[in-house]
Amino acid sequence: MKNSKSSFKRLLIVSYRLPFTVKQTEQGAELIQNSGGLVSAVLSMAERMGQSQEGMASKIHWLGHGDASLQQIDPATLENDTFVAHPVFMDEVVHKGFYEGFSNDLIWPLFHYFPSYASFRESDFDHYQQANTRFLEELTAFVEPGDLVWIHDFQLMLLPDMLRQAMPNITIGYFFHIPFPSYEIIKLLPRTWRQALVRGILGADIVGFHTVDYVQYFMQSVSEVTNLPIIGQRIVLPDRSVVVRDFPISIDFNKFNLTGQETDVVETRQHYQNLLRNNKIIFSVDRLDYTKGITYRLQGYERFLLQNPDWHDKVTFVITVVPSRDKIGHYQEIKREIEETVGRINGLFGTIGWRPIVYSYTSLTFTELMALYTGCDIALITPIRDGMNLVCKEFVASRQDLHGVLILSELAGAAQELKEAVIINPTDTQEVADAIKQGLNMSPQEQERRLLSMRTHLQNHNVFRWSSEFLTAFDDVLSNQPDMETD
Ligand code: GDG
Repeated sequence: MKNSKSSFKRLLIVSYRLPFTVKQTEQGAELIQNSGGLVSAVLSMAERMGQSQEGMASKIHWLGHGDASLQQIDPATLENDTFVAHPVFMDEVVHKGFYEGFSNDLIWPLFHYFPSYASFRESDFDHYQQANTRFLEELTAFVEPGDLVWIHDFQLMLLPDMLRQAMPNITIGYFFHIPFPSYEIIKLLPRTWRQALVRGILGADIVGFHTVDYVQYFMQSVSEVTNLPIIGQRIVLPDRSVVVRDFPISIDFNKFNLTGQETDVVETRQHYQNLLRNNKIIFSVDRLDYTKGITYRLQGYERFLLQNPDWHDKVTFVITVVPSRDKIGHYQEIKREIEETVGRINGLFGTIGWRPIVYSYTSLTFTELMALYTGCDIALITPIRDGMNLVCKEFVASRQDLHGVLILSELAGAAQELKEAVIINPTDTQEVADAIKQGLNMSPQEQERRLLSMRTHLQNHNVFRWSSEFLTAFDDVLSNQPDMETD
C-alpha cells in the first residue's frame, strides 16, 4: 500500500438503488436504511476515510433512482446521520426502457448466459443512454475536485465515461456486481452498443469485478472492441490508464457470526426445529430468478429421495423464494415451474405426517433468515450463474457451531473462494443428489474441518477488506497522477 491515508474529500456513491427506502408516516418521512452488502461496505469506507482525513465531510452522498413517491418529499429530509440521498428522477417511459428494458430484459439475461431470454430493442438503448445522462446531470451539479465517485453495476455502464468527459480530473471507480461474460456473448450486442458500453466503463480509473475470470473476459472485450494496449492490469489510454482488478465482495463476518446467538434467533430456530420434528433441514433462499437454478435444485432433491428411501420422513427441504419481477413473462414461467415441481415432489413422496418440501414465496425477516442459516444441516446454493452470491458466505459466517454443510454451484463467483464447500454443477441433478447424500452423512469432524477453513477465509476476506482494498487502489491512482487537482 503506497499511501495509508485516503486523500479524498468526499465519497459519492452512485447506484441504481438509494441506501434507504422512505416510508411516509404521520410524523413525516421515515428513512429505513438497507442492510445489504454495499451499504455495509460503504459505511466502512467512510469510517476509514474519516479516520485518515481531517475535515472530510462526514456524510456520504448517494445518488440513486428516485421513484415517483419521493417527488412528494422535501429533499432536505432525505438524509440520516450517515447518508445524504440525491434521488435522480426521470420520465416514466425513459425509466421503463432503461430499467425494465435494457437493464433487466437485455443485460441481465445476456450477462448471465441466457441469450435466448434477451430482448434487443433500439428504444431501450436510447432510454438507457438518456437515463445515464440524467444521472450525469445530477452528479455534475455537486461533484467537486477532490471527490471520489464510485459508480455501481450494470445499470450505469455509460456513466463513468460521461462523467470523465464532463469533468476530466475527477477520480472515478466502477464496480460490476454481476458476471462479465466471454466476448462470444458481448458479440451478440450490436457493434455500436458494445462499443459504447465498454468505452463507457473505461471512463473510470479503477474497474472492479468479483473474480479473475470476469476481469479476463472484460480485458478480452476491451481488446476486441478498442484495440487499446493492455499491460498487466492496466489498459493504456492516450492520456491516462485504467486499472482493472478482481475485488471479491464479501460480508460483515462478525455480524453473522454473532447474531446467531441472539435470543430471538435461538427461539425462532428452536421453534422451526420443533415444527419439523427435528428432521435434518436442507435450506435455500433466493430471489425469484431463472439464473438461480431452482428447478434443477428441486429435481436433484427429488432424485435423492427416489434413490434413498431410508431418508424419507427424516429430512425436510425448506425452500424460500423471494418475490421478484413476477409481472414479467420469464419470471411467471419460472414461478409456475417451481410450484409445479414442488407440488409434484410433495405429492409423490409426502405422507400425512411428512412434507418433503416446505416452500414459501415470501421474504424472510432477518431473524428468520438467521434462524434458518444456523438451524439447517445443509445450505443448498445452486445458481446456474451468479456474480458472487452472498447467501453462501452469510451461511458459513453464521455457523459458529461448526456444524452444517455448504453445497455450492461451481457457477457462482463464490465457488472460487469457498473451496471447502461440496462443489457441484447445478444442472447435473445426479451430482446434486449425491452431494445431498454426502452432506447428510458427513461426519461432524469433516463438517468442522471444512467450515473452519471457509470461516477463516471469510474472517480475513470480509466486506471491510473489500472496501479497504478498493480505497487503497484509489489512493494508488492518485499517487500515480501527481498533476491531478485534489483540492
Ligand atoms: C448482486 C449479484 C452479488 C435474500 N433473501 C432474503 C434476504 N436476502 C439477502 C441475503 C443477501 C442478499 O439478500 C442477496 O445476496 P446476493 O449476493 O444474491 O446479492 P444481490 O444484491 O441480489 O445480487 C450477486 C451481489 O450483487 C453483491 O455484489 O453477490 O451475484 O447478482 O445479503 O441475506 N434477506 C432477508 N430476507 C430474505 O428473504 N432479510
